[in-house]
Amino acid sequence: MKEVILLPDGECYLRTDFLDTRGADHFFSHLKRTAVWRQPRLRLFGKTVRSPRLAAWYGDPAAVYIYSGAVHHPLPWCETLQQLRRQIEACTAARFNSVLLNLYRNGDDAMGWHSDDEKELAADAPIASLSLGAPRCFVMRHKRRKNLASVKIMLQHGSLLVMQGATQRHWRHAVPRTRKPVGARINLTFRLVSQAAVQPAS
Ligand SMILES: O=C(O)CCC(=O)C(=O)O
Ligand SMILES: [Mn+2]
Repeated sequence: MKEVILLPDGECYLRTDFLDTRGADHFFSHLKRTAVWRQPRLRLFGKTVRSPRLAAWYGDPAAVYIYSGAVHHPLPWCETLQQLRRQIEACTAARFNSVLLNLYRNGDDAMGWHSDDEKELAADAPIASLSLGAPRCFVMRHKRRKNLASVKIMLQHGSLLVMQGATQRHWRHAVPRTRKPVGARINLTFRLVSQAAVQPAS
């Protein structure tokens, strides 16, 4: 079922039943075991800190991504991620050349406020976010219109959230820490890195 998320200045929808429980269980345990997880260091207010989650970056060779002052080359697609990419491209009618995996080991792992509007990403291209494992709260806040209430979405096992259009220009999002006992969660954001931004000028 496609559930439109009403967002002024943005365009988002959720497919709660993108994967059935069996399929979601399979992808969760396979990726948790086989993805090449790293805990990157981040530069934050002049200090180097360990990221509060594990991450892995996969994609086409040209999908190079620069964040936190470092150049990240993608790992080559594995068959499981290719399969998910094909399924997500069919469902969204969009094209993706890379995917960022995040592993939140428990409620202490989190993602701070940001928008996915880096110059390497194709402007206004959809980002498709697949959630596997423990449900976590995903919060969105408008960048300027402070009178707008924040939007909270519980991202369930097997659900697909699609953010597109002007969403990243006008909204930030986060996955806050929680004191509730929660198990591990994997999130995959399928993205389109613009080739023009990463190819050296000739
Ligand atoms: O874990 C999530 O649901 C969000 C991940 C995210 O915002 C990102 O990878 O940019
Ligand atoms: Mn994001």
